[in-house]
Amino acid sequence: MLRPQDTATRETKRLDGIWAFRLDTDSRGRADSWYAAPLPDAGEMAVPASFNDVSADAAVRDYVGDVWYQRTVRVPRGWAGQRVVLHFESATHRATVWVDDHEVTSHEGGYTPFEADVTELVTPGSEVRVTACVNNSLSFQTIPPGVIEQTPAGPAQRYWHDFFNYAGLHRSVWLTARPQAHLTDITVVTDYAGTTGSVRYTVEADAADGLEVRTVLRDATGTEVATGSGAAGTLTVPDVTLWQPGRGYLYALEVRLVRGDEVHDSYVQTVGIRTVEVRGAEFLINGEPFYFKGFGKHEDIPVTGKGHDNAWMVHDFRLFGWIGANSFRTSHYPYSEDVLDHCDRHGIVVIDETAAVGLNMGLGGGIFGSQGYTTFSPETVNDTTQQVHAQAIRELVARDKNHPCVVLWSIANEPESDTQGAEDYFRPLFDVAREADPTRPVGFVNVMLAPYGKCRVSQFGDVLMLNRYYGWYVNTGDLANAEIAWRTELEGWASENKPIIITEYGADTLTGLHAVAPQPWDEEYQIAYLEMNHRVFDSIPAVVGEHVWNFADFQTTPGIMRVDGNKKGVFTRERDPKSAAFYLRKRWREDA
Ligand code: GCB
Repeated sequence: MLRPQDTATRETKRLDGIWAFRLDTDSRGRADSWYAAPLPDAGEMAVPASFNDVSADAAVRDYVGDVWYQRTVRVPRGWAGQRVVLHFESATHRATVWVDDHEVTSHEGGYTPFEADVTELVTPGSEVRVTACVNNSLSFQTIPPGVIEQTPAGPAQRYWHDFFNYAGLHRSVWLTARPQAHLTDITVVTDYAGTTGSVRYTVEADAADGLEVRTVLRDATGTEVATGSGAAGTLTVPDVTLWQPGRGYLYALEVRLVRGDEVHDSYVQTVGIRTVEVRGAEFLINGEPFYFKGFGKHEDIPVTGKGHDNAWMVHDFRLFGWIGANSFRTSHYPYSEDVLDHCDRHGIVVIDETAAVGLNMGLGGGIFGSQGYTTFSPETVNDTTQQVHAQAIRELVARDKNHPCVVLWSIANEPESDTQGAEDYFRPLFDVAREADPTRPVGFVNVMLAPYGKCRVSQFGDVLMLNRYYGWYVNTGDLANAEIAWRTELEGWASENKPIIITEYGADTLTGLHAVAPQPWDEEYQIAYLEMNHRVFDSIPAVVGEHVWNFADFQTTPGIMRVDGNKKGVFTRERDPKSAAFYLRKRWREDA
């Protein structure tokens, strides 16, 4: 699937703005055909946004079930003769969509795009009604999983990941026009030798009998540097400028479907020429050892929740520049495509993660403790879940495969990984990821409950990604013993001769709380905790990266260990720096 784009042959219309919106508390919407008329008793909702906090109503914030979005849109009159496509960048966690009275598509999974060709249902120049029924409930057969439990007060959604279950239309919705004969997919793989780059491409198209594929690669100044023809080929780039961390140089590959001089379709795919390789315990980008400095992040902002917002995105990455971060992980789900485009342009390195978080009944909301279920069993996380998970991996790779910023796939965060059930569940999923993308390393994020010597899943990964909270959840407030225990465990992992990225380490910190004798929750302890971790990392050469948990404070489910959310941010939720930000800036920036 190609992201909507305006080109010489394609046009787009974004459907962002105000939509009619309502909850479906009695699950009547489908039976009463709410899609077939103006949505009854509707309020208004902004798109893109999570609906939860926008409404200023606890019943909406905590609502579980179907919600309905609707708006009308006039199909541009110039689109006659084109294929008209309705494209959702995401609907969390699933949606069914109607155009007027016709159901056009359904999609499972809250963070990847889907679309429907609606040509036969629309008339250019006229209005149509677009209705989406979005559902946010989680079960053992969804990614991420959850369960709806029967409680004395009624059904209650429970889930085990440590972030609020924001839902709705989080990203743009588009109506687009493309030609009858059109490109459907482009894949690029890059390499270089000496000063010569190469771009291997494959192109897929629909209704393109008798048409030829032509390609033109242009550099950042728009100068043509290579041309090709055929649905697959390799372009040679003399005097290549590589895409590098911190320097996101991009070429533009224009792919055209032509007959003679007639151009039937055209699409522009950005290309960053770079290589990624794991060699022994090194992580190499363009043959050079790369050290990851940065954060686990969240898509989480006041009011908008997980809705994408360009101003907050640009600001977050300006703060990356300020603090000297070069990378982050899309913990714990695929982020907006605008984020990946931004990182391509700015040379920010990304570990790209699926929404497989919370597959561990030894953990709830980031905190250890049995959740009262067996993780892998026919009644809980089972074969169906595994298929949904496999599909989530395929959709992530299909969406993000051409982004040079993505250097590593993370197929899950902190699943149970010390049991036979875990081994059986994950082995095939690593194969799915490698089949979908043979060019990038694959890993998963290991939890402290499966320490060195106990984990049965890390054997399948190219890289070891570890989340550890020595000095926080264990050895709380005792950094001396935390340091000893942490170094001992890490030395064990280092003996496996794989690169180790510390994908989480952090301490909750209430901004403004200070002490001369550092204690958990104060700003001085956060710094002392980070310093302790850094002494450990710096003593172990196999450690090739440090991602502090978290970039910013974020919303979670309520809990006695959470005060208005998780406070492990180096910045507050409003992005004000805590003292640790100034400490990290000194560590990460050579000029600070
Ligand atoms: C973790 C999880 C993350 C939590 C974090 C915490 O291990 O991966 O989602 O937010 O711990 O703060 O407890």
